[in-house]
Amino acid sequence: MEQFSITKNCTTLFHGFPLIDLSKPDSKSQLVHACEEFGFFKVVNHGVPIKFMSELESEAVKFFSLPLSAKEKAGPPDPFGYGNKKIGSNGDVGWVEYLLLTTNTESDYQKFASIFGEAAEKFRCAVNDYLSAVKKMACQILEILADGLKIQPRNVFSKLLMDEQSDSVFRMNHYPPCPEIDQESNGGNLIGFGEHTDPQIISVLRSNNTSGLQISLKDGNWISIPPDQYSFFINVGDSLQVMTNGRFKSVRHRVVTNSPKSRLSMIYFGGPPLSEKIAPLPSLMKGEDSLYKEFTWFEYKKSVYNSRLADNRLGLFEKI
Ligand code: GA4
Repeated sequence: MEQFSITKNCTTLFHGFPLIDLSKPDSKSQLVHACEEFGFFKVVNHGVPIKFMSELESEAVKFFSLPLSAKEKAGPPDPFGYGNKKIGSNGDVGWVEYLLLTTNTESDYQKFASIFGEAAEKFRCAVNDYLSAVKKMACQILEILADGLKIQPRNVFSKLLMDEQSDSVFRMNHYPPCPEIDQESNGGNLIGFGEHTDPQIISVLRSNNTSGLQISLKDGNWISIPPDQYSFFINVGDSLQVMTNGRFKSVRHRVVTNSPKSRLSMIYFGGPPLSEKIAPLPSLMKGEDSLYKEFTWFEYKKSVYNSRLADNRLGLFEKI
């Protein structure tokens, strides 16, 4: 694939995937095109203060540098808390340790405060500053997308993230440097986080400057995404795919650990309230039938937690 190319509606492709400048007025059609063709794009001029990004990264580095026995006090994930190698509860594993947090309750921090004392407060502030800025950007993107799709009101998607009951998740992943011996026995690549799509509406990922993230293109080929610690990478989630009746695609992605450097990533998964019906928006259907059976986010989530990482989770909800 070409390094740089211009598609017919001017989406700039960078290393084969879209790069969107949020400060440019023509970002609307580029965003829609990126969600249709890739379900994935990189965002620059995003308005999130770099300070919030670097402060949270240093808090995360401090946490993951603690002895395993200390970190394990914040685990196992139920589904929130500290996890190591095991992903979910159905047998998936990866070369990764992580922290999974809710975004709108205090309970995670009470758990942390009881384990880490005063340090938990600094951590909590860094998470809150970061998340409120990232959520604002995610909502801005969702509103531009609604405009681009000519849907009204323009907050149809973003209101789900803004809802007090929004079931959103925050995840920090640490991929330790990969021992050469393990790498060799796996043909140079060890799976950090196996391939999957994200179940929610939209995911916003930021990482340090270590590579590893790969996305699957429509033709099934995988491409590596060069890291950029100052930008964000956005994934369309399964729920947004359903709400657009398949027009936007949730992207399959994975992390391989082939680097002697450790990789740190932080991902905000913007989800709807549990009671929300996830169905195609009538104004997008224009006479076409829904591709999906009706379900609530609660029902979908239940099915998600019974699945393996690589499963085609939406398959169960497709109309035949
Ligand atoms: C993938 C996206 C998010 O990281 C996540 C993951 C969740 C978990 O780690 O607990 C799941 C995975 C994710 C989908 C299938 C199930 C549940 C692990 C797993 C094997 C927090 C989410 O919402 O779904």
